[in-house]
Amino acid sequence: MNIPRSISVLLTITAIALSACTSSKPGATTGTTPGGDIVGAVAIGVGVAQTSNVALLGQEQVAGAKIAEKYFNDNGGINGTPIKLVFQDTAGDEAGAINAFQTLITQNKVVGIVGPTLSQQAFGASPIADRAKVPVLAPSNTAKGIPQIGDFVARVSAPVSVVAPNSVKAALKLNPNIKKVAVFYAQNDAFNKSETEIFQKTVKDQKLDIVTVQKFQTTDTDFQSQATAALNLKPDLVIISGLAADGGNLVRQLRELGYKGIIIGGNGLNTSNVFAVCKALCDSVLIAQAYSPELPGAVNKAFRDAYFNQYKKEPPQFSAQAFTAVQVFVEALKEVDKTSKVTQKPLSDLRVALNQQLLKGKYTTPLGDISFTPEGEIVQKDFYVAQIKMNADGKDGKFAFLK
Ligand code: 1QQ
Repeated sequence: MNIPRSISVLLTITAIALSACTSSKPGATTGTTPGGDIVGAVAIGVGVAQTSNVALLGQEQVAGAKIAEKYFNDNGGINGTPIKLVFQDTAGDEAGAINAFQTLITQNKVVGIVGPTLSQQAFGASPIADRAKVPVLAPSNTAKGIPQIGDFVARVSAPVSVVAPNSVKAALKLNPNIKKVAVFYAQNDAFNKSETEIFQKTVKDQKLDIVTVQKFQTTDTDFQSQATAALNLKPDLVIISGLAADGGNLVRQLRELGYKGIIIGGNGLNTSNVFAVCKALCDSVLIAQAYSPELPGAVNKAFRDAYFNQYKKEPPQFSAQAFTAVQVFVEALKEVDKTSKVTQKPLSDLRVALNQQLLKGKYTTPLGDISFTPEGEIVQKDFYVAQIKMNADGKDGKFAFLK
């Protein structure tokens, strides 16, 4: 039977939408576009950690992506065609990310993927998308080497090499007498290994002494031996590269052992979800930021207001980056659609065209004006440093941006 191409594509898109809607995987969304009608929507995958300890980071990404879905659909989607985000939970490891990416690519037939949460997962899962010629926009992979995974892998998350040094400089501004630095990092995680390299290089460039480098695992909860060994050397700065649960516990145990100096946390601690872990003892931790809620501009205002209305607090970096990744896909799809309707293009062609277009574009986002190098590295201008300020009750707090 000869089905005209436009009808066959429509049928495929309907099938994509229905499969996305009925997916029974835990974490898969069953939400709808504003009209309640997902037929004809363009499916964009979101593969981030919705379960496991990495969900402390991933849940902020889900929040940001959902705000973007509503915002861009309310503003006309892709020249009139709505988008539909399809969520697949990666959990916290490589196997989970690989499964989620494969489901998004082959079953949900998404045009592109926002994800995964960790660089460690990206090194496992993103090559699969790259080989399938499915564009990936990493919302939070900051380790060295992510854009180099392949032609179809780009990121909106600035690398540790440009973000991490800012917090060391901020610490020195707060205390110019810092001399001895104790460095901690989780050795079972690619991002943490990459981040600690940058931290250690920055410390040496600033002519400070690294008195010890202590290693741990992201699954650890007890840091007594490493913390005691480090504190015996009387550091006046501690720098931690870990994830939220382990990092938060390490902060707490250092303070309980009497450490009074400055603590810098890396990107893995960059969430208010650490507040429940180190409570009042999270206070004063410095963390570099690739996003500031104060950034001027209409898109950031819309994002910030939507986030604030829903969560009654300022949006975190991971939500802003996930929003930005969805935005880049939408704006690139709009461009592609101008020359040939996205609803009428075979999926494999659409994925390739989308990848080429997204690397060429310039985007005004909650992160400011961004673009990409031909390799897929983000080009972003402004970075910040925030300091955790805990409320008197020790339960809640906020990230206060340093001037
Ligand atoms: C990476 C990261 C994570 C800590 C972000 C969630 O930066 O894995 O690259």
